Order: sequence, then C-alpha cells, then structure tokens
Amino acid sequence: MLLQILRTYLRPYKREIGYVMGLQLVATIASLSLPSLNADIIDKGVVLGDTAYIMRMGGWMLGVTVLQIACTIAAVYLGARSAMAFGRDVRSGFFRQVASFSSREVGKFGAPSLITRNTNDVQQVQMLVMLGFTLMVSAPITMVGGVIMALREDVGLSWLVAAAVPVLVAATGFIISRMVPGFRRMQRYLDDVNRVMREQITGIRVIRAFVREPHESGRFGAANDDLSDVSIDVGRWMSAMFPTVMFVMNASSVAVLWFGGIRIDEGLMQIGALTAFITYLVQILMAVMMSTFMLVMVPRASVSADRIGEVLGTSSSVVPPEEGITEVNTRGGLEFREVGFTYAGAEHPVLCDVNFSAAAGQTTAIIGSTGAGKSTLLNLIPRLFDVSEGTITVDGVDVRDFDPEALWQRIGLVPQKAYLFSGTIASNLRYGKPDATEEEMWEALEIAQATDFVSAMSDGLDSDVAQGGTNLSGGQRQRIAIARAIIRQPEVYLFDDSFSALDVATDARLRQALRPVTRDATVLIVAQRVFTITEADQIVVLEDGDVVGLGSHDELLTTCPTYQEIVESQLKAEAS
Ligand code: DGT
Ligand code: MG
Repeated sequence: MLLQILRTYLRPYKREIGYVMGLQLVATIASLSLPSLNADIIDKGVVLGDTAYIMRMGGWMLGVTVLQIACTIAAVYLGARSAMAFGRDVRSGFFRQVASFSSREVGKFGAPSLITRNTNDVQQVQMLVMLGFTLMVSAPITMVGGVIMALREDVGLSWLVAAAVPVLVAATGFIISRMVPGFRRMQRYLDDVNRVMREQITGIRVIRAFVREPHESGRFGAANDDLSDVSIDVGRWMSAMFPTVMFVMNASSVAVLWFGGIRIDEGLMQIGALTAFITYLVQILMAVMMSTFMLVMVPRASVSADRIGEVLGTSSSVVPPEEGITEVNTRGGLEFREVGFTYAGAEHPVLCDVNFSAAAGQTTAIIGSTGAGKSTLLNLIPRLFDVSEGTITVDGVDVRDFDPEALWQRIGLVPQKAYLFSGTIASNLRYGKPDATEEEMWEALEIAQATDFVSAMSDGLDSDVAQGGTNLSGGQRQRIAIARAIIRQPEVYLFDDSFSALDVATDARLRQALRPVTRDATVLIVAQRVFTITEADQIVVLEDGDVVGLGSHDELLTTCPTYQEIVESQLKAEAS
C-alpha cells in the first residue's frame, strides 16, 4: 500500500525528484572528494613546504565546498517542496474520497479516525518521503564511494571498515528494534487520548450535570499515563542511540589512529592519508546510521499508508450514475414503491415494504414512535443512504438515476439534528442558495419565524455562528435550518421533526407562513405532535418500519388503532 501511494502521488513530481537526485549526486561526490584533497595538501604541500601547492589545492577545496553547499541547499529545498506537495495531494485526494462517501462509509470509519488518518498518518508518510529524498542517493553512494576512496588512501586499514560497519549496524539495529513496538503502541495510545478528550469536550455538560468529573479525569489520566509511559520507554532507547553511535565512531577513529600510527612508523602510510581515512570512515558510518534510521520509519509509515489506503480504496455505496438525468419537465412529486432498508451490519430491516406517493402541492406527514424509522425514511430521498429494496422516485425518476446535483437541487432537507456551520447567519443561509440576496434571506427568516432573534443579535445577518451552531438555542438552530431549506425553493421539502423544539404557537405560525411558499411543492413532515399534522393531506403511520396506516387525520382516527393510541395518549397528556 505504501508503494502504491508513493507511486500514485509522486508521479506528478517526477521531474523535481530527478533534479533532487542529480543535485544530491553532485553534492555527495563533492563531499567524498574533500578528504582526499585534504590528504594531498598535507602530504604534498605541508610536508614538503610547497606554499603554492597548498594555495592552489586550498582554492580547489574551497570551490568544491561551495559547490557542495549550493547543491545541498537546492536539493533540500526542492525535496522539501516536493514532499510537502505530495502530502497536500494525498490529503486532498483523501478529502475528495471522504466527501464522496455516504453516511454508511463515514459511519464505518468514524469521524475521529478519518481526521487522524488525514492528518497524522499522512504526515508519517510525508516524513518518510522527505527523508527518502535526502538519503536515496547520498546514502548508497557515500557507503560505496566512501569504501572505495578509503581503500585508495590505504588498503592495509580496510579491515577496520569491515569491522566498524557491522558493529554499528548491529548496535543501532538492536536499539531500533526495541523502539519499533513502542512507536506502534504510541500511535494507539495517542488515538485513545484523542478519543477520550473529544468525548469529554462534546459531553462536558452531561459530565457536569452527572458529577462525573472525577471519573472522567481518571479515564483521561489512565490514557495519558499509558501514552507518557510508552513515550518515556521509547525515549530511553532513543537517548541510548546517540552515545552508541558516537562510541562506535570514536572507537573506530581511535583504532584508525592506533593502527595507522603503526603503519606510518613503518613508512607504509602518510599522515594525510590517515586523516582522510578517518573522515571517510566517519562518513560511511554516518550514512549507515541514517539508512538504519530510515528503515525504522518504513514500518511506521507503512502502517499509516495502510490506514490511508483503506479509506482511499473504499468506494461510496451510493454511486452516482454515469450519465445522470439533470432535466425533468414533469413535476410528479414523490413516490415510494415497496421500499425496504437495512442498515449495514444490522440484522433486521429498519423499513419494510413502504408504499405511498405524495403529489406536488400535497403535504404528507409521517408519525410513529421513536425508532420507528422516520428519519431513515427521509434520508433515503436525498440518497444519504440507498434503498435496499424497491424504488423512490422524484418527478417520476428513480433517485438513483438523477445527477446528484440535480437531485439535491430539488430537495430541501431540514435534518432532525439541525447542524449549522461556523461562520455567520448569512453564510449558513447561503448553503441553501449561494447567491441569495439579503432580502431573500430576511424573507426566508421571516417565514421560519426567526426574524425576531436574528435582528436582536448584534450584527443581524452577519452575527457569528459557532461550529455546530452551539451559540444558538435548539429552537433557534432549527429555525435557521428551516430558513436554509426555504431559501433554496426546492420542489420537495423534508422536515425531520423540525418543529419539535418550537413552542406550540410558533409552530402554528411557522406552518401558516409556510403554506403559500410550499403551495406547489411536495412536503414531508415528520412530527411527534399530532397537533402539527392534523391538517396534512395524508398521514403515514409507521410502526417498527412498517406502514400501519395511511390516510387523513379523520380517516385514521377510525381505521388505524396505532394512530388512535398516539392521539389518545397526547390528548391525555394535555388534559392532565
Ligand atoms: P426518532 O427520531 O427518535 O423519532 O426516531 P426515528 O423514527 O427517526 O428512527 P430512525 O429512523 O432514526 O431509526 C430507526 C432505527 O434504525 C432505530 O432502531 C435505530 C436504527 N438506526 C438509525 N440510524 C442508524 C445507523 O446509522 N446505523 C444503524 N446500524 N442503525 C441505525
Ligand atoms: Mg428521527
């Protein structure tokens, strides 16, 4: 999965990657030539007292150094830019994929997990890409080239390279193998901390009300302790890393000096060659260490890549048609034909054999106890889910044959949980109609009985709305959501229990004001209060997903026992 993501998302940056590799190649060769030049200066210049030679070679060294620095800077700059662009592309691809999901897929992953995947996990892969850019070329060339150059300086000491490299690999490999499981656990505990924290923030009022703070602090404390314990554990090994590497490097430098000294004594080697040999050895060991370090990141990044790929590879269960219908000339209202629906993973269907039709200009009410499947029924119309059986038609066309945009354009949904976006009242209303004028907005607010409180807010239409609309009351939120649907002037209005948070008088006024607006539209109202729906053209009575009654208020009163029960219970509640 890692490879696949890298291949797909790095393809547009092929050219940049080529440049990075080229620059790295030049920089690596330059840095490999420096110690050998230095050795020449010492052996042929300093020892013989040839100042001109020293100046000339010194100039060369300076030039090579400048070249190396310039190439490295350019390579790091280009590499970082490409790696960041790679991350941006993955995130945007991820976002587009998630945006195409239906509620079913979002429910499968869960919102918090989707967020971590698109931030933290992408970052892990991005980090690997960045490190890869730096090391891909320089590490192998330094290792191979370093060995060749060191041998050129002195073959007699080559066994030191052969000894130091395996020691370093073994030492760092051991330390890293201790850290990897820690990394993995760290990721999981990080998830836990995030989850507990999230739950607490969203549930803070409930926690206060039920005096659960000590319990919740304990829960957070446990997750937090787990995370810090494993971090400390990893940190301990990490802190052992640097001294170990330095020890191996310094010990091998000492060994080079020791054995090199003997060889110099015997006249087999020159001083310059010795210094160059040490530098090459350090360069080789550095390259080995960095490569090992990169190898650690591979399992981590591949776990992340799997998590990203899982989302990228999930296609929405609500598939838009290849060539969706955009134009329909007839206005045929809405029809449910033998509709059945089962939630993914659920044993029993939530809706069975639902049949009814609602013509344009008609109001259909849906009533039933909680959990009867009313919201589910409404959500099937804009294809938040797709029916498991049967068909739903709007204007005589199966909703699955519509172009999604065209379908949604026809529908104004006021969800049961009125969700508002952070921004202003106006920006929220513009979700319904992007080019709405101020007059249109006030008009919609007037119908939704929201004018009073919006004009009472300090900035009117430009008043701030917090994320989720939390700075408004439930009833205020509902009315803004209703205005958002009205402003769009759809053909089909879907009100999911949208009047429940309104007092009886406001409810009545709102419905009164809605009547002229919805004259030619199909209206579906889910309601709890019988009072809200007595005037509806037809009432659908749902019980456990079955339609047990269909007709007007008066008809149902005589024919449908379930409806009678609901009416009676509400009358009794009112009387008492
Ligand atoms: P309400 O709003 O409390 O008056 O109830 P309804 O009638 O709107 O009920 P609805 O359609 O939300 O739920 C019907 C049944 O479906 C209920 O047993 C819970 C279940 N259900 C609702 N949403 C989901 C879901 O996302 N996944 C699964 N597996 N089941 C769900
Ligand atoms: Mg509901």
